[in-house]
Amino acid sequence: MSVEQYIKKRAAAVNAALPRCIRSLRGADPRLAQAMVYTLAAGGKRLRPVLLGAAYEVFGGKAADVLPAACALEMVHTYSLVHDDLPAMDDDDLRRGRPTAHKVFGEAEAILAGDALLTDAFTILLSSRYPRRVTPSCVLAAARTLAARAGARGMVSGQAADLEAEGFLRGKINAAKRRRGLKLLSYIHLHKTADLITAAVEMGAVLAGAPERDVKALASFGRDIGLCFQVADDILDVVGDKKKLGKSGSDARNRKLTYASLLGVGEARNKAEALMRRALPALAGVRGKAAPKADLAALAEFIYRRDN
Ligand code: GRG
Repeated sequence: MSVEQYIKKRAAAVNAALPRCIRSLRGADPRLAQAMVYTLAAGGKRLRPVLLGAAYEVFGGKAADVLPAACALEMVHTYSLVHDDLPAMDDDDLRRGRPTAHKVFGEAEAILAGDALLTDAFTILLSSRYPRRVTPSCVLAAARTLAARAGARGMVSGQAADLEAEGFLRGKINAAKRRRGLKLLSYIHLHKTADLITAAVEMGAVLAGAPERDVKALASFGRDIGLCFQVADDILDVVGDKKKLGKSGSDARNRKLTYASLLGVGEARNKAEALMRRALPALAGVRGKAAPKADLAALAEFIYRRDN
């Protein structure tokens, strides 16, 4: 099976479960629930839940055991996209090949849909049923990981730094400014993007009750593929096929600080490849099943060479 087929198969289980998660939130305002389902609807690659399931399987279980946790992670990711697309942030009209949530439901409702996706991700994660091998303390550890990686010490600070970096590219770029830009960028990428991808593999590991040493090794792998993911994303924003991407590509319009804008597309490609390669030794050192480890390595390679 190719990695594309693997992702498609694993994503199908997540696609089927996500609307059920929202329906389980009985008593939710119907229009709000509709906005939540709209934003979650198929079109996303579901890479984070797929990574979570593969990391869990390294320690012996089946990805289906932790499907609610995988859905919770996708809900947090989707909230971040909804808010990122808002006029106050990146101001994008297109996401996952469809008009963005604020274009369809209005700005206030889109903000609320994002708020509810974030909050109820924890409802789904903490209140779902798991097989006995996934103990309550493992679920609690996964919730702690998700909160830490998504919150003020993680993704939200990455987004804040990204917004604060607006205007950095104004004026002449000399060597010193380029160096400062690269330092700033690595902070932004680490938190804005890599933290949630790190959360995916860390959550898989802690849900399986993996030893600390292996959780750390997977977190290191997750960080590097997360960094690679964002460099690839910045390149695609410049040279990618907008139809395949399902989004309009706003970095140039917003004069965003990216590896592509700072180093050019060729150097950015080298950077992405180096990050992908740097990720692999940590994965190789994890003591677990070989087949899911090979799946994770294939997912790393996919992240580097993806076209959407
Ligand atoms: C708290 C108001 C408020 C906003 C927070 C945290 C945040 C907004 C935004 C996160 C930043 C963000 C969107 C980072 C980009 C990460 C990225 C490249 C996302 C695209 O991920 P894909 O390609 O998307 O996996 P699909 O659609 O396939 O799921």
